[in-house]
Amino acid sequence: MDDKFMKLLFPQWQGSGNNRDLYNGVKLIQEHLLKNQTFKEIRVSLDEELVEKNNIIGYDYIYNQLAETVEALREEKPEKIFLIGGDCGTELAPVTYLNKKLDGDLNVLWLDAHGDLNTPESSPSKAFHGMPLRAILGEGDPSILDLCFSKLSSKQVSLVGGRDFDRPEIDYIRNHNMENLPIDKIKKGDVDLNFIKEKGYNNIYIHLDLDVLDPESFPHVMLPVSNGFDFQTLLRFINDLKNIYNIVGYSIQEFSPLNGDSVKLLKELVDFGLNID
Ligand SMILES: [Mn+2]
Repeated sequence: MDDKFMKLLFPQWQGSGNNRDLYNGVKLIQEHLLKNQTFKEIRVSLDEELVEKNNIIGYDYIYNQLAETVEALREEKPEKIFLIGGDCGTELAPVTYLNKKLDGDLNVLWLDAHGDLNTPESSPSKAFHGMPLRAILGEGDPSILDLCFSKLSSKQVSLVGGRDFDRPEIDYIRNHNMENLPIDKIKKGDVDLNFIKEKGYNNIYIHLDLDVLDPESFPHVMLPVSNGFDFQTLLRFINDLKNIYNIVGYSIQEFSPLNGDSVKLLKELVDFGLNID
């Protein structure tokens, strides 16, 4: 096993509001799909009394859990990371760490039905999992941004499969001319994946919020949105990326199981993560 490959479990649920479904999702994956695997686990609070502070629900827990993740990365200094979250707010430390380590040679593919591009102020829900990508791009709560290792530019992000954006997110995407790949084009094979190389990047991070999948194939998410990926197209897409790019990070996020059996559907996506090194 390569010492520099860090496998990280971060069952943060507070970013999704007041229920522990996402915590349970991570535990289900751990129990069924990660047997005999060593993962570093970030301890999260299970206290259900979440207080809103600085326009973020559960602020103190989110801040402290981020600080612990930053510490874990400083200690282990990984070259590659496989992260199982939790809510999408778990991405701040891994993505900004790798970006710093690679001196900006990183493109992040944000596979997600949502933009996760709100600021604490613009967020309609005040749930942190609607804000992580904006934070990675350097905007948000100042103390949270201070903990991050670096910030990325909007050129370094490619949205994939987004189809439920809030108004301020649409404005941000337009104003920054962000790459935004629709699933239809990917399904038809109309996307030339060399576009990332053409922008000058060799390394990629794949953020996979499971709500990028179509609810008909996979309804086990908190905010299902129709017209998503089927498993086959998604697996082909990430495998095609693997053939071209150095995958330095990959995550699986936001599993909100409706039943215990649903975890079996994730086997191939988890195995992909175990094999990025
Ligand atoms: Mn998300």
